[in-house]
Formats: sequence, C-alpha cells, structure tokens
Amino acid sequence: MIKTCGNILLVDDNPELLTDPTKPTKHGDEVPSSLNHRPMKNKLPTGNHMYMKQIVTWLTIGLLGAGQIAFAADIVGTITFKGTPPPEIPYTPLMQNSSCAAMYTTTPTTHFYKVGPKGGLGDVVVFLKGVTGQSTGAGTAPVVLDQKGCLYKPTILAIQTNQKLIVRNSDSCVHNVHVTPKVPGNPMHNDVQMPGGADLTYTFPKPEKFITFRCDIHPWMFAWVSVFDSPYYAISDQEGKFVIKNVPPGKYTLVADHRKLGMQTAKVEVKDSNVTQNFTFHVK
Ligand SMILES: [Cu+2]
Repeated sequence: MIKTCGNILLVDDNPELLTDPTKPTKHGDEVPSSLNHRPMKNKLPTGNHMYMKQIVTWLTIGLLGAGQIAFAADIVGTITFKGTPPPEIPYTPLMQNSSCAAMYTTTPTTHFYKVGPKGGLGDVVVFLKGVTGQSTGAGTAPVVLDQKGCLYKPTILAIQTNQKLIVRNSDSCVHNVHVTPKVPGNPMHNDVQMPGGADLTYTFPKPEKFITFRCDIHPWMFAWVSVFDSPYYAISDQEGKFVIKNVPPGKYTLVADHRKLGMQTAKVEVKDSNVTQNFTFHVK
C-alpha cells in the first residue's frame, strides 16, 4: 500500500516553513589574497645526464609547438563563522505527520547555519564571478538530490549548466518535486514521485543561483540548487573548507555566497600554484 505521508498539515504556528525565506544579501569586505608557492624542482636525476637533457628539450619543443603549455591551479580556502548563529527552526509540521514522524525520535530542525566545531561554515557556495561559456556539465557525472525522512538531502547543491540532476525518492511515501526557476530558459517542473518510483532527471541550460525545489505535499521540504556555466565552483563542507579545482591562470573575483548570510567577494590571481583565499562571515 502506498503511503502519502499525509496531506493534513498544521503549519500556522511556523509560517516561515511555508515560504522561501531568503534574506537580502549583504556584501562583506574583500579579503586580500595570499599565494602558496610550491618549491620548484630544478635538478634532473644524475646519470645519463645528457640523454635526459635531450629528452627534456624535445618535450619542451613539442609542447611549445602544440601550444599546450597551460598551467592550472586550485583555489582553496576555509569559510569561518564568527558570532552566534540564529536558532534553527524545528520541523514541527513534520512531526504532526504520523508517517514522517515515525522516522524520527526527536524533532529535526533546519540546518541553515552549518557551523562546525572549529567554527567552519558549511553550505557556502563559492564560485568565480562572471565566468561563463565553459560548462563541461553534459559530460560530468550527475548530482543526486534525495528525498529521505520527508526532507531533501542535501538542501544546498550546485551543478553546471546541462549537467544532470537526479531527484530520488528514498521514502516510502509520495513526494512531488516542484521546481521554480526564475531565469528565462530554465524549465519549471512539478512532478509526482511515487515511493520506489523512477528517478527524475532534470537539467538547466542557464546559470541561476539558488533555484527553489519544494514539495507541495510536505510544505516544509526545501532544497536550493545553483547552476553555473563553468566547473569553477564548490560548496564548503562541514569544516568550512572548499576547493575549486584546475582553474586556468588569470585574475578573478571569487564569490562566497551563503543563502542566509549573503555574499562576500575577494580578488584572486591564479598563476601556476594553488591559491588560498579564506572568508569570514560575522553575525552579531
Ligand atoms: Cu514530500
């Protein structure tokens, strides 16, 4: 028998759960960049020295001829949270739905501010401002958005344009996936997904920040998917760490965007070694 996980919801005591509570963003101060320089190895192994020298010369000439000398480096950093995070909101309506509540022993809460034990801030979307037309999404592995315990997991995701986003239902109840992009060209979706039903697969052709995914059957369920037209982005982990891999040389504006705390930017320059750029979000 298929469970609907209920349609009766008592959410009046917690109206924020019915809305997409995006606060206005605020911009923080720019943080100066710092560069990590790797030591250069400038000695060849001894023995057959001349022979090795010839090989290196041939390789160099070959690469120059093919125009293939191109460095890339990672942009790495840590997002730190300073202050007291606002209280998370209990999913009270979830616990009033017997099928959903059966999956919990205590009332789950939102995780809008994922602050780690050392003050790292997770779920910050970090990306290179204005870098477009470089998507490798069509050839990149899909990203999975699961529905489990009557919640979306994870709630903050990022994909490239034309990269597959797979929406899964791991629950034993019906969900509906209601997707409401705002950028023209990105398709809206409103699909019912039965328990054990086939995965839904979505793609978005246009870059857009924080596309809202919600479930109309369980109106506390939200996820936000950002779409980038390049592979140069990352989401900070539970320790606040992020890595944007293989960035071509150049000067960039690096953006750290938290859905509740807003954006910060920093100028970075990528040469031939990794760049470290940290951000701090302050809340009084
Ligand atoms: Cu649902």
